[in-house]
Amino acid sequence: MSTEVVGLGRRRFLNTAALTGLTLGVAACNDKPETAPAASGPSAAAPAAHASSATHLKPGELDTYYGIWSGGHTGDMRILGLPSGREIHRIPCFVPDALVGWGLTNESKAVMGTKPDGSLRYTVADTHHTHASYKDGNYDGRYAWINDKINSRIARVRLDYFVCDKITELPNVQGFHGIFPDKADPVDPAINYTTRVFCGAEFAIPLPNNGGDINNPEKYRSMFTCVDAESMEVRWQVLIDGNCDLTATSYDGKLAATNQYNIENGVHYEDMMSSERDACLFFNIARIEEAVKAGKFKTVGTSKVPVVDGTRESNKDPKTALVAYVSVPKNPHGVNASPDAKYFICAGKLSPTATVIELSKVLDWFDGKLPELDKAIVAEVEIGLGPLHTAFDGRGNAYTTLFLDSQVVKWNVDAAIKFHAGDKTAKYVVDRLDVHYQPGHINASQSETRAADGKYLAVGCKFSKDRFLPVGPLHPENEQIIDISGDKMVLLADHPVRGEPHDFIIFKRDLLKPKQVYDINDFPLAIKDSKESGVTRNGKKVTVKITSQAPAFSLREFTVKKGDEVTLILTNLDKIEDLTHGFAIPKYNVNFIVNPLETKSVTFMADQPGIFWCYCTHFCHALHLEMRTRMIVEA
Ligand SMILES: [Cu+2]
Repeated sequence: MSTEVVGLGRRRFLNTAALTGLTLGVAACNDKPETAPAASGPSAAAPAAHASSATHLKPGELDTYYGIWSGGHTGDMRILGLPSGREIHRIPCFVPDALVGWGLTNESKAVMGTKPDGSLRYTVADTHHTHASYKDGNYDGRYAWINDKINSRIARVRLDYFVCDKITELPNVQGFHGIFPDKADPVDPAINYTTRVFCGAEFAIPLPNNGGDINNPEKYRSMFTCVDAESMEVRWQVLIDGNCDLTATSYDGKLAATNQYNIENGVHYEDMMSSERDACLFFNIARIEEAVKAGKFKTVGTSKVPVVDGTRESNKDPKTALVAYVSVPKNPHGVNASPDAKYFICAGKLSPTATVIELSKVLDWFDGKLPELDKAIVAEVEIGLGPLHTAFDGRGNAYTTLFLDSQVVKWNVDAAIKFHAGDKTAKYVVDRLDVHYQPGHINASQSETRAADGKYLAVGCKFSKDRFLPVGPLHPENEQIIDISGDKMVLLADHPVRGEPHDFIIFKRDLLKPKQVYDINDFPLAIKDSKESGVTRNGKKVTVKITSQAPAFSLREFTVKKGDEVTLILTNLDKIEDLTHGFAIPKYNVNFIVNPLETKSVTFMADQPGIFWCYCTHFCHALHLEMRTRMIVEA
């Protein structure tokens, strides 16, 4: 008999007693469920002998995988090397960064967005999900995208230079959470790469949100948004019932999906858990874009973005429906597309189940060939308490985090389908591994691509408790690396991370070809010859042009007058890889770096007279300390 049948009582408890159950479940989450099957093999034991050598690279040895992590509150994207788990880089996106000068230079402010007075529109963010552009079902190394849940923004990162180059604020939504690029065009087979990015919004709001309908929560609505991958403009939005959470896309480009945990449209906590089943929504991309083309849309408030009607009432006829609402047990979290392109998997969160939805059957429903939409569900099986997110190994197995059980469960998708179809001898749970503690996101190497290779699994544990040296009340989170190449999962390593990364992807290093020196011609303000350095004045507006070449700035000093608006442009003429300079101006709150052949500018009011030693802040040369220029502000 499958181990799943053991302890059904406790597992169902959470399903049927939502409120009390969740509270008790979380309170008791330190305890191992007494009914959980005994962890066997290396799950409960110390890491296997070979395990530590897998993650400890020799000095100078490079990792074989890149990991792209969201930074959470720090509003950045983090680049890790795997299997070592070493953090290599942070890419500031939504929040100012003192090293790069992000949010301080004119170029980064233009990306981040400013108020009329030139100050940043937002200085806080909450990045959760990050995904990269596809071609032929695998990552193509062009872009990665990341969300800001607080201010409903999407940022794009260029993966040639590892910099954020565009940020778009989504209209008409709050709580933008799930994000996923498409993998192909739904109509044109020649477009076998990403051209759209889909964004799910969690919080329903009055539309337009300008003070009306505050007391009519039944009128609050959420939207699903499509952003153009190249222009980063919002293409269209779909008005829905309930909310969006995570997002996934099919390999054929035809469908995008979002799981929905608040089918009730509740505005209070208690209201969001009354229904036994919520939903996974499937968006028919071709039909939505036909509707937009045919003018079958409205706009909301001051936004000009076309909004099509994806509500249940308007989408009952499968032949014309833009959206399909497949039912999924209570408050699901996470929807993931399997690398064989056949299934979407939703995890139950408040239900101990995973639901497997077959893509071809959803397409059949849209074609009028499947009378009952929920017949697209080919498995709904119990896997453990608090299932959240699922990763894949490319060998037919799924790996789902169990938040309340503090485990990862490895289960076989085909066996789960057989079990659901009535074969009670089908043992779909393959292995369980304790993780430390309360895991949220999970991903495997190449997991969400056709090239899923089943080597490494990373698990983002939300609590670390006793796993690291104590550092006061704020604990780091624990990113754990697991070897999934064999039948049994083997825990390889713990890594503390500053709160709080959510989602991440892991892919082979040869999919990226980063450039390590800039092209000077990419910068319109570039000062290509140090002889162009100097000060030019246009009334009260002063431009200062400086170049850096180790160990000196081109100007030994420069003079402006109190009351001037100064724009300082700095080009780093050093062409050598890794030769970055910095530029700080004391008392003027200025600090930024320029990488080889990069140009940046800052604009400030010269409001304090005196002498200000501008110095290089990024160690560059034996004479780094001497690398300075004197800013003279005349009274
Ligand atoms: Cu320097």
